[in-house]
Amino acid sequence: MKLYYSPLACSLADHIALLEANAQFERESVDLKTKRTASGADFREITPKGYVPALVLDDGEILTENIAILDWIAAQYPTLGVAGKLGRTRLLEALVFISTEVHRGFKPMWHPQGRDQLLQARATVSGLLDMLADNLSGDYLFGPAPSVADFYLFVMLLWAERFEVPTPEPLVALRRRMASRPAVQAALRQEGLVSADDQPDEAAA
Ligand SMILES: N[C@@H](CCC(=O)N[C@@H](CS)C(=O)NCC(=O)O)C(=O)O
Repeated sequence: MKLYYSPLACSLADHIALLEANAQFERESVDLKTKRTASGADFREITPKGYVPALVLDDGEILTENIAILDWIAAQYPTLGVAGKLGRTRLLEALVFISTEVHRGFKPMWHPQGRDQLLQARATVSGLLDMLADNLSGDYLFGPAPSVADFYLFVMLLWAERFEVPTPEPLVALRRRMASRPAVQAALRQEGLVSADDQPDEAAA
């Protein structure tokens, strides 16, 4: 299995999930501007979509779209999913909200078109984060242990800090909690986002 990622992109969620699952996988970074992988391959030949994450399975099948990949990982490693009759549906509900509302809300921050738009985007994302904070079930979205949705949320919280999006205290605490997990620290190190000497809290800052 091989994960194509870009540092601090939404693919960090999948990277963390695979490490949390203790899965055997290779990884290769992609330059999202040039669409070249670290080894010089044309990423568009791997997936014409040209965006990360992309996960190549052992049988050669290629998965794209973060929701689908995270859902697949949760199916392979059920401790990263949500149990119960509506478990998978609730997980998808959270993943879709994070992807289509929160992730999309950051687009004007990654591709700024002016101050007004930036301020509007910050306010929109902040409101969405408030909704997520109201729906925590204990330490994480679905209880005392993180699911793949928490890993995606964690990436959004790193972006929120980067773009100075007002973030409710329970989600700041969740970000710190996540940042202290060994798998998260390993993913951040492997993506070159922190050095081996950095403290967990600084990793998330
Ligand atoms: N619909 C895709 C979008 C993924 C996406 O937006 N990836 C970004 C990084 S967070 C990317 O690769 N952008 C480069 C590009 O679109 O050219 C998904 O949900 O997985």
